[in-house]
Amino acid sequence: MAAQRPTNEADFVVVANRLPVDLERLPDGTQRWKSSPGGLVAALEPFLRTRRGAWVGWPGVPDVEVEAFADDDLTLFPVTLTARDITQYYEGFSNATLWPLYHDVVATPVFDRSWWECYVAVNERFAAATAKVAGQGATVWVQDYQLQLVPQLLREQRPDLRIGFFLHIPFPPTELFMQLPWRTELVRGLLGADLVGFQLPRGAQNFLYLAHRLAGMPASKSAVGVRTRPGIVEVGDRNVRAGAFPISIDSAHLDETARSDRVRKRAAEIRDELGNPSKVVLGVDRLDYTKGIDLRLHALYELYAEGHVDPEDVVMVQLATPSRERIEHYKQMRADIEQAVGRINGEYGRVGHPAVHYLHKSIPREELAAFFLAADVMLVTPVRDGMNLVAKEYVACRHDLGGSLVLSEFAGAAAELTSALLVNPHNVDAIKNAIYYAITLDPNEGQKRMRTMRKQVMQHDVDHWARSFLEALGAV
Ligand code: GDG
Repeated sequence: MAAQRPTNEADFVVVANRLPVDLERLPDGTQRWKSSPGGLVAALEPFLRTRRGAWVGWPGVPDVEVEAFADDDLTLFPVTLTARDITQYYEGFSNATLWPLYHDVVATPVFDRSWWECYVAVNERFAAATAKVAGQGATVWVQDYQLQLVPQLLREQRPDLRIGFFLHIPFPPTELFMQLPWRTELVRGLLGADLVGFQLPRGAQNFLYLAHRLAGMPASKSAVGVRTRPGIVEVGDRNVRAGAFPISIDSAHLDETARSDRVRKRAAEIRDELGNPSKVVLGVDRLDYTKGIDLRLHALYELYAEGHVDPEDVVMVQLATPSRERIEHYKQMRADIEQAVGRINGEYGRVGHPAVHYLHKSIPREELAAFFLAADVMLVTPVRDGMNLVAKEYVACRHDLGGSLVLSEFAGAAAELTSALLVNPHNVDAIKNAIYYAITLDPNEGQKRMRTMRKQVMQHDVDHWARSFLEALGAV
């Protein structure tokens, strides 16, 4: 990574909890940068590199102060988070308050005043860093639930900026959002943006309704006159727009990866390593209680138990990426899932031939593509999910038109992938029926469904997402 002189005059600034690079501390006490290529970086790269681009975010290690630096023509501005910030702002307010609240209170949100105070302080720090980096009249794009106060905090300091905000997770219905003791402050925070983007139209509707209901009410700061029109909130003399911008993946790149000889060969090897079962069923998730991993394991257990599916013929692979491991609810969920896997294997596996293969680790992207290509049935069963990129990635890998996707109605992706086998994940019989349907599906019907889904995913890729948002923001 070539270090160059950073610019404080960026035209386009992305603000996200994490930088697109991670700082690594080596055992000898030195540190180095490691790129962590996520979908978001790849999507925004063309926009960041064709202008003077900057990225404001946390480098992934607590308590380090690092100077801004330039990586080619992209400037990276690290924001320091202390160990206490990680506990209170990140693990606390972001992931034990907002995350469960925004995902239909599937776990009970914790409302803790000191976490909230820390969330405010960290949002202020991000806003201050961004105000320093952005050039006159620049476009700033703030990402996700960890930074919902940044738009307003930034606008107070820099009214010249064009500010967009995108929420990657669902925006909850009014009844749930109203539980939040700091509901008015959060809505006001978002209303600092010119455009607030959501995955689905429902999120935008929920937000518009809440903005109307809450933002004119007195809170800690002075109330403003607020009116809503379709898709617009008038805040004083400003118009804030809200709309749906369903995120996607780099479909062409993944399609190409999956077509490569290496990945095809590896997919065949995987089936071999699994003992060449007639059907391979796959789950790929961050280990999170919203993903419904327990629900699909339960369905599979019953299918084996009732003799509808033979564990000699049908095996499952569950890849679970470690996530938020210090949060209590995640520890419990991991134990429950591992117990469920153990139970299935104890009853339906035999030596050298487990029924469920479970990995709790992150695997390389190419290996993941090979798993997608090797799987006859992909199970995506979240109880609530903003989008779910795994569902789209599976489709992008199936150039052979093989494989079936079982998809929860409660994933944002269900709005676009209507030819998937859609299920209510709370209904164990519905998941069982869908798995059974998928493994006994007429290949012609399977191909037809996959062709329709591929058309959607290949045409609506992540570049399309970023471009639509930035066009709506008036920034392209
Ligand atoms: C949030 C929202 C929304 C998973 N295991 C491995 C691995 N992954 C990759 C997947 C996929 C990504 O991680 C997970 O994305 P999802 O969309 O499925 O879920 P969240 O992490 O919850 O993301 C979600 C998303 O933001 C974007 O807006 O869709 O609703 O919750 O890309 O492939 N990647 C590698 N190894 C793994 O083991 N390399």
